[in-house]
Amino acid sequence: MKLYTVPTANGQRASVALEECGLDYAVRQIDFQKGEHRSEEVLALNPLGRLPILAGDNGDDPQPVIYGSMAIARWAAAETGRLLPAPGKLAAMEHWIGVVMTDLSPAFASQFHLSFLAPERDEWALGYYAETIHRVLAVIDAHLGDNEYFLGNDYSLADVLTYPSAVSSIGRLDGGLEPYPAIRRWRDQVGERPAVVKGMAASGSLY
Ligand SMILES: N[C@@H](CCC(=O)N[C@@H](CS)C(=O)NCC(=O)O)C(=O)O
Repeated sequence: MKLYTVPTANGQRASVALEECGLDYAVRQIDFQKGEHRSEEVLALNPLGRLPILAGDNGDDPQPVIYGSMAIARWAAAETGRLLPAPGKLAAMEHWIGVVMTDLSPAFASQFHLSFLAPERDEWALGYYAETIHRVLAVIDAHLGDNEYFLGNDYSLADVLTYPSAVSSIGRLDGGLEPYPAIRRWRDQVGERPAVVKGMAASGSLY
C-alpha cells in the first residue's frame, strides 16, 4: 500500500492509524503548497484532488483507493480488528469521532483557510470558528478530566483521530491547549506511544 499524505492533521491521522494497526505502507509526500494535490498523479487516484489517499498495491493497478483520514483509519481498524471499542462502547466511540471529525476538524480547517488563504480578513468568521473550537475543546477537556482516554481505560480510534488536531491544528489557536489541562495530560500520554511517534513522523508536520 502507498499512503499519499500531507503534513497536516488529516495526513497524520491516516499514518498514525496505519501504524497503530501494524500495517505496512510506503509514504508519498504531496506538497500541496506547491499545488501537487492537483497533479495528474493525485487526480487519477482521487478526482477531488484532496489528501490523504491510501492506494492499494495490486501490481500496476493502484486500486483500491481510500480517500480521507477517517475512512482510512476506519478501514485500517476494521481490517485488523485493532482500535475498535470493547462491547458496549461503540456508541461512545461514534459520538466522539463525530464530535472530532464533523465539529472540531472542520472548524480548524475553516480557521486555516480564513487565516492563510482568504484574500481579506474576516474577523467575525475567525471569531466564530475560534469560539466553536474552544466550545468543543472545553467539552473534550471535561471528558478527559474523568477518563484516561475517550473510552475510559480503552485506547481507540477516537484517540487516534483526535491526537493530530491536538498537536498540529492547535498550533493555530491563540493560547493553544493552555486552558485545557486534561487534554494536555492525554496528549502527552498518547504522544509517547511508539506507533503515534512513527505515524506522526511519516506524514511530517507544518508546525
Ligand atoms: N475530510 C478529509 C479532508 C481532507 C482535506 O481537507 N485535505 C486537505 C489537506 S489537509 C487537502 O487535500 N486540501 C487540498 C484542497 O482542498 O484542494 C479528511 O478528513 O481527510
